[in-house]
Amino acid sequence: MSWGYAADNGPDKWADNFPIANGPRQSPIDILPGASAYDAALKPLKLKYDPSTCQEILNNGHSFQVTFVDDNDKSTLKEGPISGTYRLKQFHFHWGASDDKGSEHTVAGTKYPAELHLVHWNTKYPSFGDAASKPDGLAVVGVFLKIGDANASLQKVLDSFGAIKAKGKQTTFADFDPSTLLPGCLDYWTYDGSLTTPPLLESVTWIVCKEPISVSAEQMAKFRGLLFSAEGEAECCMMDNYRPPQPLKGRAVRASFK
Ligand code: B30
Ligand code: ZN
Repeated sequence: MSWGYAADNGPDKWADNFPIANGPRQSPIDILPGASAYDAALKPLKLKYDPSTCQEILNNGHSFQVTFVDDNDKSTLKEGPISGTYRLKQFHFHWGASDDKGSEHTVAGTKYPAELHLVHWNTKYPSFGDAASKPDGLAVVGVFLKIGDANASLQKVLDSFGAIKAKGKQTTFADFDPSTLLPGCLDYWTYDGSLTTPPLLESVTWIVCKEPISVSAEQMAKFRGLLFSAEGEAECCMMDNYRPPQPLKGRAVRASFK
């Protein structure tokens, strides 16, 4: 049986096949703003995204992801807490069955209805696959979604859901600028963590934006119309595809803002 988010293959079972699930730098975490130190040495994020690198949208059976051409430096993340150049590989979301849960990171226990992850890899390594197992291999920017006004740039993503309802479905998704999904203020918390899904590799510099972006309740409902299941299988709606917060184990969480 492969991993998922059900009772029999969900986060509580992942350690059976992926013992790093109980490792020293697992993600997500509960971010405690009062316990995170302002670090004046943290630089602003330098995000440069070229819409022409956007390629396709895919239902991978645990989320949907928008993938980018990553054989050049057209879409990159630099500075912030990281050194060197990290290339954008994909973005995806995690969300709940209802609006009172769904984010992976929490802020002093507060859960948001969804969380966006923009996944980048360190170009000091030859490929995403090589980088994914290195302690400084990946940098993921996390953005919380909060119920409010409908989000026009997110709507462009949601409008393609008809073509990717079931696991394994994909369609072209061209000319999208992921920076339109970022909040106006790029203040962030950062800490050393992991992938939040198996293989749970401890290779991620997490950069979690303080300011959420908005999503309407109707838009959140559209996320829950995707399926975990493949075509021809019993339909199983994609929701609650988040891992809950993991032990901090002495790690520092730093803030880019006072
Ligand atoms: S996350 O940002 O920590 N949630 C992967 C990337 C980022 C995160 C988790 C996992 C990853 O690369 N996993 C292996 C490759 N996956 C892509 C994916 O996004 O999650 C391949 C796939 O199935 O199609 Cu899984
Ligand atoms: Zn994720």
